[in-house]
Amino acid sequence: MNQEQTAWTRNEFEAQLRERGKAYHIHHPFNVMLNSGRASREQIRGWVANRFYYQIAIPVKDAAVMSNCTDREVRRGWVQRILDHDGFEIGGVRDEGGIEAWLRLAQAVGLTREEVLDQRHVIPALRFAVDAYVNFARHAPWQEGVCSSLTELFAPEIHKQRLATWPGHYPWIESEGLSYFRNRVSQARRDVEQGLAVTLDHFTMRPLQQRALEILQFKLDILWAMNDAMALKYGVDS
Ligand code: AHQ
Repeated sequence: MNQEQTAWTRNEFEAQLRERGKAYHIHHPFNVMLNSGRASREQIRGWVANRFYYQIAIPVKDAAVMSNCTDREVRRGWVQRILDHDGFEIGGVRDEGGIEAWLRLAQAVGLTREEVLDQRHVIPALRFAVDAYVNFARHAPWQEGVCSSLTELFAPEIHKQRLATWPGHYPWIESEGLSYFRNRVSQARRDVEQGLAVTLDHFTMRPLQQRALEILQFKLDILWAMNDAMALKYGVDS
């Protein structure tokens, strides 16, 4: 077989996936503006209100992956993602969940719960990008749905960057409002452990590995397009 057809080893394949981090939205001018302390209150409020639409889509996306997944072991791990976002009360243990935490972030930046919940600020192009993610998860084989979550390979860094920079740049945002990001650092790491293992196990032949890279690029483009929409509506200083 020629070089093009030889499958990458697991390590080479993982390195190929991680190399796509260059296109992660941590590098988008809108995100750079946010985390460099140059965002106005209006830009921060716009980001929080629009990203809420992504947050409430995640458990729906994860339920779509679950509904396609016939592997009980994978479902046992994947269901945790839905609980992380929707919250739960199981055997006396209660957790309000990430969506509730995001609503507290919204209030901390000066938005009302109502104006976030009714999605009045959600930009059409951002909605379309998020809906493309949910619809992909509904229709793609569940292993492709799993692979599309691997932008989270790069997520701990972006959450840590916010936690390291926002308190200094935006002292007017109550620290309590940042608890969503604190929780996501460890949750993203746990998500990636499962998502990466399933991806490395399933996409074994070279054409499948190429497909996995295309899926990751599709999801990177969704995150990038969301930032494009917010930059257009709220302005960005590049
Ligand atoms: O808060 C985020 C989150 O819960 C998830 C789930 C995961 C997925 O299933 O696609 N991706 C993701 C992400 C979250 N936050 C984003 C951010 O910048 O705050 C990063 C995003 C991701 O990297 O896909």
